[in-house]
Amino acid sequence: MDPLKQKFLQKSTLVRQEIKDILAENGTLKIADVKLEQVIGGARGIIMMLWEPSLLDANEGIRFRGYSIPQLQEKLPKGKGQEPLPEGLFWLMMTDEIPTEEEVAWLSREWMKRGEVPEHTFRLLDQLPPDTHPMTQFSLAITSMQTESVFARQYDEGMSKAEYWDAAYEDAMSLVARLPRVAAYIYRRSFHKGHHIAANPDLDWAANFAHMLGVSKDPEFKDLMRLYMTIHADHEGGNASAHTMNLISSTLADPYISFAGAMNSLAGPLHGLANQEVIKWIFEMLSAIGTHQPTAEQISDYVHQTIAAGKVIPGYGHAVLRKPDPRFIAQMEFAKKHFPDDDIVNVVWKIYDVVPGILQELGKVKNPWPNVDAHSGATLVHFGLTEYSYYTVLFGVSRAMGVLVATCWARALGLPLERPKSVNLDWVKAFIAEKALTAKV
Ligand code: NMX
Ligand code: MLT
Repeated sequence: MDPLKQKFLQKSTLVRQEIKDILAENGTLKIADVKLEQVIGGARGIIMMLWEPSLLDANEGIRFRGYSIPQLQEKLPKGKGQEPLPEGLFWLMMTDEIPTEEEVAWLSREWMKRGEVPEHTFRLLDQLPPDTHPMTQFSLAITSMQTESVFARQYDEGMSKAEYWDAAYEDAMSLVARLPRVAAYIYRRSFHKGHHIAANPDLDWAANFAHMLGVSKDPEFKDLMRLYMTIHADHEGGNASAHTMNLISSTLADPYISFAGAMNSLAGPLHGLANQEVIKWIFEMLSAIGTHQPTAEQISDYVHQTIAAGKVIPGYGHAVLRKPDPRFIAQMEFAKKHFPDDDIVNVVWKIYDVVPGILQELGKVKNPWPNVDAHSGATLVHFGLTEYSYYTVLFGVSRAMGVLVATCWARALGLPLERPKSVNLDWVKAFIAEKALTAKV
């Protein structure tokens, strides 16, 4: 058994027993009341899922197994670069332990070994018009790789419940390993006439992805990809793509088709697609104003026009966060360190000065601050990755790590089919009437 799988088995066996004991003692403990406005308001704040890899705090932002992003930057192995290796985060999310440089080097080699993509996936992509949206290509490619699913095959052969975690682990490892090659193939066929670049077995996972994209030879681009893949990896379980993954995989659909569903969720403009919307909106604004160095007033006017047109300001606001997203700050720090004079990056920082005040004035926006997507496009443009319809694929490759780790945990803990309750308006009216009656008595 490989070293990561062994640690995962040890850890999850203990946690499964711990949960059993907790439920036996405290299973009926009431932890929250649900208000009608939450039921009809997108389930905001309703606690309904166990999600081990990360936890979000409205003011502090994301913590992966208790570690903030600056702490990950300090503690995770960095290999040959200056930013944490996503392999280390995957190991941490899986085992609740910070790995050593050797453990992470093993994982890089293991993913390189598992990275081969079935030929039919490339042939399927070749059939699509090159201008098919990259997220559509990504989702179809992932679905087509289901032929390789150990979970699906073993389930078909009569796998016992006790083996689900093992098959899920095998699929999680191979799927994460394959995604950069699939994603790079999509990028090169869509935007570089199908001139593909072979994997480099000497590189770590994110650096190899950067290499196969082929947009920049600058070593800083490899570091950006290490950071990008680390900070987008997970955002607890309630975000739309993670929740979709949890829901689909709870039916025992295998990790490949569950993850394809998660990616369809990520492809919505209020979620992951916001990263393409941000840079599109910025370019439209710059072209409308006629300069790459707009003043605060010009930005402010354009923001007001966008809102007056009944649209949202992409990259701003969040369903949970109530402070600037630490993932935005991490990217801002990266840009300050490496390219503080970049025009588009400076526009992003000016927007950050202007937008929160305007959103606050609207009086209805609960979080006027930038989220992760407000910055990512500008750093990619800096390195020449300007084709913004591709940006959500990058987000998706990273997000695979968190949601697949969570799926391994869900199967190891024996979590059941997800099935919350819905009600209709008649039920709501009857409930209100009954409450009014009880209040009178
Ligand atoms: N610009 C303009 N209006 C906004 C914005 C914004 N950035 N954010 C929220 N609002 C509006 C929102 O549309 C709603 O208006 P109405 O009552 O007229 O429908 C009102 O403010 C209250 O919304 P909130 O409760 O603050 O936000 P909610 O939790 O419903 O939605 C988002 C969260 C993220 C969907 C929302 O802030 C938004 O649309 N942001 C822009 C899109 C974006 O950046 N999404 C990426 C999120 C991160 N990610 O990667 O997934
Ligand atoms: C995410 O990373 O998934 C987004 O910030 C959305 C969310 O957490 O709801």
